[in-house]
Amino acid sequence: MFEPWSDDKKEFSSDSIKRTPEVQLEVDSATKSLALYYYQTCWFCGIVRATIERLNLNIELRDIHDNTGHLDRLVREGGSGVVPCLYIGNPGGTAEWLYESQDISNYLEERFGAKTLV
Ligand SMILES: N[C@@H](CCC(=O)N[C@@H](CS)C(=O)NCC(=O)O)C(=O)O
Repeated sequence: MFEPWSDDKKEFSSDSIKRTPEVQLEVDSATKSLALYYYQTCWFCGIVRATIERLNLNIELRDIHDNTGHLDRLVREGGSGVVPCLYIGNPGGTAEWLYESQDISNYLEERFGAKTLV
């Protein structure tokens, strides 16, 4: 069978973004309203997970193969069971479901990349 794209342990490479503890706390607070729907052997999900690691983001990972509840919610609310998909919760209680690995990586880069440190 396929090997997982990467180990589940978070090991940030040396070229991951480094932030001051205060700024990292703010970023961690912002990423609490995000979740990545994915599964281990999905190559496109690996692209997004690499972006998440590079940007040093603590984003909840929701494996749709491990948890049928995650898959059900993705299909019901997101509109499709394709992964990766980034759940973006809004303060008002609404949510966006962002599909496409490149669009997700671009979104994360624009919001949390080096030029936009909080
Ligand atoms: N263009 C998409 C491709 C995503 C894709 O093909 N995902 C596969 C898993 S690697 C999938 O969810 N396939 C299930 C399906 O299409 O219903 C992206 O870059 O995110």
